Amino acid sequence: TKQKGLTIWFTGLSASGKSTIATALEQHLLHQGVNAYRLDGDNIRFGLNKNLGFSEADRNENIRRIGEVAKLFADSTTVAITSFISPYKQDRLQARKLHEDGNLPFVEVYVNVPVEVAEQRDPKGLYKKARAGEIKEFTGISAPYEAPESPEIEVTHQQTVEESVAAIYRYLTENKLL
Ligand code: GGZ
Repeated sequence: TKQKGLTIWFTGLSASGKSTIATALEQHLLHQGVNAYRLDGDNIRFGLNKNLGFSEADRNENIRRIGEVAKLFADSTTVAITSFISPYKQDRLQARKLHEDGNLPFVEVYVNVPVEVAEQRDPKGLYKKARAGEIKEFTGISAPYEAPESPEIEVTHQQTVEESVAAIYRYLTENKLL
């Protein structure tokens, strides 16, 4: 049937697994013949948003632009998958409103991994640097993370990547979003 557009918005701490799950979800959708495109730090923070850092104002602007770009992809009947910490509730709400005003579904996925677990993983040594004061305003350590209260989907570190992808895919099909 005809492809529909929507945005799947991941939120969670650094090292929570957002990008891993988002990448696996994108692959799964592509294998099902669904057009999907992932927006992440590699293609946004090094391009469109390379003038932005990690102050509250810069994160607000980062997320505002990502919301606008995701909406364009969704409007073009692609499944936009965004993978950013997006720590502020108000910014996520703004991205949601933008989509809903354009009649485009917005599915928030909270990757709920406690900071202790993320810090234990620390694949890039960023938590260590944040603890040492070498990185200022690090989310979960010295900058806030406002957890979603009613995300459409919540996944945790106790699920495998495959289980998380399956849960998200099931949500999409059950709600006739694909
Ligand atoms: C949080 C930071 C910071 C600070 C650099 N705080 O694990 P990563 O490395 O690959 O993902 C993190 C990424 C966060 O960028 P986002 O665009 O997702 O953030 S936000 O939505 O808040 O705008 C981390 C790295 O950038 N990083 N400095 N201070 N994460």
